[in-house]
Parts: sequence; C-alpha cells; structure tokens
Amino acid sequence: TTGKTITCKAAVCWGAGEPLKIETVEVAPPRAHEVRIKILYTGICHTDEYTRSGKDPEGLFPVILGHEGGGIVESVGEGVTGVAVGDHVIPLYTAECRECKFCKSGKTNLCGKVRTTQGQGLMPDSTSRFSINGQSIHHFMGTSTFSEYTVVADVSVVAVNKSAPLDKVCLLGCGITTAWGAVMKQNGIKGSTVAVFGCGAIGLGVISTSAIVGASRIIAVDTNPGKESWAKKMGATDFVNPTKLPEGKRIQDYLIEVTDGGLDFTFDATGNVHVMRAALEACHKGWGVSTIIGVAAAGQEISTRPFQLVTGRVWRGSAFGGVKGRTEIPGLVEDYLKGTLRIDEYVTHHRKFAEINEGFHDMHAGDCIRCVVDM
Ligand code: AHE
Ligand code: ZN
Repeated sequence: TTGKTITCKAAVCWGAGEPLKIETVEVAPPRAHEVRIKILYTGICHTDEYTRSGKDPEGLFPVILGHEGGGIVESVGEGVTGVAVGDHVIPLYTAECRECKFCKSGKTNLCGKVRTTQGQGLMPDSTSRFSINGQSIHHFMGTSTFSEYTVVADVSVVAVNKSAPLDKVCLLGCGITTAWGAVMKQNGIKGSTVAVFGCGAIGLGVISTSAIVGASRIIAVDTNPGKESWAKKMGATDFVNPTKLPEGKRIQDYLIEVTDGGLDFTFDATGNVHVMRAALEACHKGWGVSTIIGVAAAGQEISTRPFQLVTGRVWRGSAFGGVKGRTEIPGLVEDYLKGTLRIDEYVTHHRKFAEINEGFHDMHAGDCIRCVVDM
C-alpha cells in the first residue's frame, strides 16, 4: 500500500500485572484486507483487566489492550470493500467473514477466519502493525482500541450510522451487544422468569433486554447492595443480595423457594465458577436454561452433579451475545437512535486517555458501570 506509518500515543501493557504506560508507537499502514482506524473513544471492560492482570491463559505481552472502541477509518488496504475512509466504525473482536464453516453454518456467530492469529496477538498474516523503536507490540482481540490509531482485519470492523455518538455506541463493541444477544438469541424469554447473577454492564443489559422482551419476573442477584437501584431501574422486579440470606442458605435454594421450583432462564454475568454453578442449579427442573456469559480465569472449571442436567436443566454459553457483528450491529445502532436500545445509562465514568489506569480503578469501584475513555 501507499500509506505511511503513523506515530501516535498508545497505552502499552509491558507485562502481566503492570499498569498501562502511554507510549509513542508506530502504527504501520494497513496491508491487503486491513483497515487503519483513528480511535476516538473506547470503553474499558473487565476482559481488558483480566488480560492485564495475567489471568488470561491467552495473554501475551507487550500488548495494546482494548476491545470496545469507536472510531473513523483513516485508510484501507487493498481489497477492502466493507468500509471506506471516513466511515464511523466499531472494531469487532468476533469477526464475521461470511465464508468460513462457522459463518456459513447458520448456527453460530463465532468466525474462524482470523481467530488463530488474533489469539497470537497478530494480524492475519502473522505480523504486527504496532512497534516501538523497532520492537513489535502485540495486538489484542483483533482490536487494540487503547491506541489513537489501530489496524484491524476487514472482517473485524463494521460501519455504523454517522449520526450516532461514538462515545456511546462504542459500547456496542462488547458489553451492550453481549448482553442484548444473550437474551434476544434465545426463544421463550417473553412471559418467563429470569435470574441474572452480577449487575455490572452485562448483567444490567441482560435485565434491560429481558424486560423489553417481556419476561414475567426478573430477579437480580448481586453482593453489592448499591446495585439494587441500578437493577430496578433497568427492569428487575426483585433484587437479592446472597450475602444477606440466613446463615447457611444457598442462593440457588432461596431462588428455587421463591419461584415455585426455579427459574426458566438464568444468566451468569460474573465469571465466577461458583456463581455459575448456583445459576445452573437455580433453574427449574425439566426446562430451565442457564447461560454463561462471564469469563473465568485460567485453570478454573465448572462443576455440578450431572443429575442437574439429567433432570432437564441446560447449561449453555454465548460469546458476544451470539451476534454477527457486521450484519447486526448497524441495526443495534439504529435501535439506539430510535430509543429502543439503552446505552447512555451505562456510561457512568469518563476519562482522558492519559488517565486510563484510573479508568481501570474506576471499574473496580461499585458505582462504575462503564468508563469511556476519550482518546
Ligand atoms: N482468552 C480467554 C477467554 C476470553 C473470552 O472468553 N473472551 C470472550 C469475550 S470477553 C469480552 O469481554 C469471547 O467472546 N471469547 C470468544 C473467543 O473467540 O475468544 C481464555 O480463557 O483463553
Ligand atoms: Zn469486553
């Protein structure tokens, strides 16, 4: 290509557990089927912290994290047809090539085209576009939105309506879409009972979407009492703090009691494997379905008595809400613009790029749903 290398600022994590450091990085021009994006805003998600902390078995360093961004296409490589210079775009950590076995199956949103190199922190041709004084820096989740400029595969980006504010719709890059899809891609939630474990951005999004589709009862579960008002505002009918139950009472037993045998649907939005078990066991015998959304740390495993499944409970999970990003995110942006999809409410904190580490700290505070960084 004819493009030039861009020198800009990026937040680099040099090693597991280290804070991010704002560095001057060189961002090489996009190669064939690649897109260079000027990132304007990015959310911070627990998965960024998960990888920064060293808990992610796929974690590589040094790396430019970030996967919930919004920006404008600066340049495109040869053969790019899906987006053009000047388009407002959202990078996608779940690609959609429309050609691979996964994409063509009609059964999943997981695309196989770039996932292997993405997991290696590299572009599809197995090289990096980021460097500092000649040292290569890893990409992350195929997005690396903690950089003023990033390069992504053309299958990993979608253009959206330019009238949508990027400081809000950037959250469609992960949290909002993940929660929306986890509910919308399942049949039967209308008129059913639902319990949601964890009231962060994902849990609140599951509550909100369940309310919109018409769940009959939505029980929010969180150990932080401050989340009750959040959960109710998003549409929860009940709130339970499992730490406030009578001594020795397990949350699943409590929920089974108050729902005449258990929930029709439960969701884990915590990433805690003990909570995942409780969510499964809180399901109604014969038909209850429990969806795992949270990401658990390396080495963690889930367990339950197989009898729980033999007697008709179903344990499932979804990634990025089962949403095909290039096909479906433009519609979600339209829903937001029409007022039928909430996003604004989730943005509780704002940070300048220089304060991105403080943004990570905000996330741990109980009053933060999402922190959006102005690049
Ligand atoms: N790398 C981790 C797993 C991380 C993981 O599960 N990621 C979620 C998205 S988290 C968004 O905040 C996901 O969708 N994964 C699908 C995929 O293809 O990675 C590990 O444990 O190895
Ligand atoms: Zn995320």
